[in-house]
Amino acid sequence: TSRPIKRALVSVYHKDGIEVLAEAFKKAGTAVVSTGSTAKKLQELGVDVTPVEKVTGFPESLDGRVKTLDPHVHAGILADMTNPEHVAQLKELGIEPFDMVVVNLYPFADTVRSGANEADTIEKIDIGGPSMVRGAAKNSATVAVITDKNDYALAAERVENGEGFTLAERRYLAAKAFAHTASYDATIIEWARTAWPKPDTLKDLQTEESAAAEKDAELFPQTYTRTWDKSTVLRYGENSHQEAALYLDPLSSGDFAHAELLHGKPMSYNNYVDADSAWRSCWDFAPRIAVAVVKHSNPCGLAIGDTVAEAHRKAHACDPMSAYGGVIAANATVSLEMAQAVKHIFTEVIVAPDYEPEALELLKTKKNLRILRVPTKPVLDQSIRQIDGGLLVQTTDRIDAPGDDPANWQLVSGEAADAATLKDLEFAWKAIRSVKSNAILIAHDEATVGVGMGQVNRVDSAKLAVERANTLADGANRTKGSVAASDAFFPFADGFQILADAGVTAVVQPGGSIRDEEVIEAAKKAGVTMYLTGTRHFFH
Ligand code: 93A
Repeated sequence: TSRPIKRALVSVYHKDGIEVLAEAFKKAGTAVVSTGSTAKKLQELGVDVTPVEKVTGFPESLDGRVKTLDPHVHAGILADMTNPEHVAQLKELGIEPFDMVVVNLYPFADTVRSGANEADTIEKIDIGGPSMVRGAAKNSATVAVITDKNDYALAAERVENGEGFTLAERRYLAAKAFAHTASYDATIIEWARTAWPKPDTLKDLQTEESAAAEKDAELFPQTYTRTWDKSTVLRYGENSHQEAALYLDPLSSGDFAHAELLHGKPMSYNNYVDADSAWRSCWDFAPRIAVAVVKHSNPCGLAIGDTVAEAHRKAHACDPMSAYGGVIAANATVSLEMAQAVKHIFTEVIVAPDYEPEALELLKTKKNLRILRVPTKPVLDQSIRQIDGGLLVQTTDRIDAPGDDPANWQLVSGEAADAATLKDLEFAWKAIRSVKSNAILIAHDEATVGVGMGQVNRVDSAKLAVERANTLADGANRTKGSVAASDAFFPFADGFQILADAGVTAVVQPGGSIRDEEVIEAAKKAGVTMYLTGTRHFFH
């Protein structure tokens, strides 16, 4: 089933690596047809090339938009040479068949990432390239298609040894080629859906049915079409027996997944999960300076500070035991003062927008610390979770619901909080967004002092938060005089009572339980100020 490669069509945007193929063409005496600058490059390498214009009898025109879009080219690609009728027709038409097509496409994603304007971006939508690739892939019965420059060496070997590719090999290359053009198109769609949203003139004409049918596409344009570049195979997944890889959005840069690793070993799967979670947490407090310390994607310390060092000191003080082996994220440039503190704490990853030079130098003395720089604040607009046979997609949980604004909170027990207490309540409410449900968080002075997370009932979360707050080495009771937040309503008064008994002065919670009255009664009895937000922040 092998078919020798006697005639090849080569049209590549990126010329790097083509030398190995040029050598093989020369040695095997392959007939090569090629486009503009590819032809020039191959000629420089000593290959005897037929310019495509000679085959088409038509000049490259319209700024290169029409180069290979011609029946003399496409009949040569699409003729199934195992079909006698095709063979006869080609002969009649005076067209030579191709045995191999080597194409790589205009760099559309690179162009978008570079911030090019619309006209330049449109010009980088390759039309002729995908047509040749898809034609060759369709006709893999007789044509081999190469789209990946990592396959040049392989192609060169098969050109040179005179055997070409077997049918199974050509089929495989065809599948790979279809995947290539599909992801190329999907990237174009991803760009176009953002650049060219539906205009009102079309929305006005829409029927209810078609609007409903398109809702998911409009809500989640990225999920609808997004393609991912597999960037790295990770050493392993959550556990060492699981395989894992990191996929990147081909159109974005400067975000967390594209983080610059300034120092340390490559990021692991768990490092990515925890650092992403810490990164998002600290940015919830912007424009205030905040630091998050995260373990197993839960915060073991979150704080706002006047300086980044202060924010870190306060965040670390929440739970120094759990901070061991954790991930630290700051939403401001890491100072030398903060680095001096971090130096003494075993930390897996630190992520920040930037580092003072001396801070970076000092942190780099820690061999096992991974230091990440991420210039862009989180842009995540949707979260995707795979379930068996499907994907669940939702918009990202942010602190932007009406109930997240303290101005909209409803005072249901006790006196209105004074300014300092209200600040702490606001802090606690923002902080609870990052804590896995059921979440109870105790805060003081715009820092967490006790976090209870991930329990299957709210009472246990409350107990855990209080226990954490009160188990510092010096035996201090940090719950007394602090405030607390609950990510969802208290279904009964018992969870609240644990916080009240431990001495919190104010609580913020969504409300909405059928037993709200019971809970509010308990708050009144305990003399605890209570606000209802009407918004909850479950996080599972
Ligand atoms: O503008 S196009 O869509 N029109 C074409 O007819 C065409 N033929 C090949 N782009 C076209 N190509 C692309 O040109 C190929 O996909 C390849 O990326 C590039 C190679 O051009 P050159 O050899 O001049 O560098």
